[in-house]
Amino acid sequence: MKEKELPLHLREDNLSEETKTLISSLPLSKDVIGNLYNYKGCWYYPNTLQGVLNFEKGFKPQETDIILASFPKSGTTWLKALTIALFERLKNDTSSDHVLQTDNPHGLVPFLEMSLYLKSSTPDLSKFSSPRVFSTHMPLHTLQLPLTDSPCKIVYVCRNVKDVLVSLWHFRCAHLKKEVDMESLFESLCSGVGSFGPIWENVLSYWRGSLEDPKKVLFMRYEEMKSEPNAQVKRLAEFLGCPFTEEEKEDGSVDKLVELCSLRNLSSMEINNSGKTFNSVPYSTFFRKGEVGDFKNHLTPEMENKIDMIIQEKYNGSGLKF
Ligand code: PAP
Repeated sequence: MKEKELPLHLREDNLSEETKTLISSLPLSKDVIGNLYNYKGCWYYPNTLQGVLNFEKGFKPQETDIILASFPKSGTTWLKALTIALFERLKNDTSSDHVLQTDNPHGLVPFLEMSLYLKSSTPDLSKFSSPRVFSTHMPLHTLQLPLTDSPCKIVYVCRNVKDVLVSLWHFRCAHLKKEVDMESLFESLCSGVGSFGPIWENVLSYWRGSLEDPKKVLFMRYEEMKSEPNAQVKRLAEFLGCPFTEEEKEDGSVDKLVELCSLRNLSSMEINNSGKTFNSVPYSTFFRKGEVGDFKNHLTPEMENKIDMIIQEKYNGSGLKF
């Protein structure tokens, strides 16, 4: 795929002179898409790094801001849908279509570094009403810098690394319109050199943050959201300060919200079949199987073992278990 055909955040043509100088001093690596630079322990494609720097420079938090964080392919779209639905229900507006019918969760909750701050450190955020909900794949220490002393809340969703790899592989194949080599994606994940990697650093930053300040950082797991969606949605609602009332718990509101945000329901909506992100990624590519353990269909036992060993070693002593 030619450079110009890639989504903007993956390209290298949006860099300020300051950023060009900075990246010349950063560790450099490559993957199938292009150059990756290591900034504060995390690997970024060049334009994404520009977005990170713009965000660090210009983001002014509001007290009620909510930031949804994840490593790519860990349940970002789902978490966005659930959060939007939780706040929408408070509006009690049944006169028009639900916002999830008219826009994709990524359109409703844009990424800070890959969308809003991609081109500017002072984007126009006036269309966002309180609570403003944003998203990110940055690790917690980078996200937290502009949030120092701000009470805004962060929700992180984490997923089994092997399923993340398989999901990423499918997404890349759809995106690049060719069969991506699984072996090289696997090697890049294991080495930690990949967009927003290493995955274990990303996960551990939020895991530790949630232990240090559980009122500020909520740590969720994709697998638990699958196995006990109602309990996890109630947990999310409480953390965000919009718990379900007793009446709602009894009248089936939790079930309805879970169903509204289910993969089956979202992926059948017209908007998610015909729409695209601002940088031309079809919304449909964010919905696939949504299964726990799909890695069994794609990875060899040797690959599984290697990932298990790495993750066990990296998470050792952190209290985080899979
Ligand atoms: P992103 O980080 O690029 O935004 P993200 O939404 O985290 O992607 O990951 C996509 C995965 O979430 C896909 O998993 P799969 O490839 O294993 O199938 C996708 O199917 C799954 N997903 C998307 N929406 C939902 C949902 N509503 N419920 C459960 N899983 C979902």
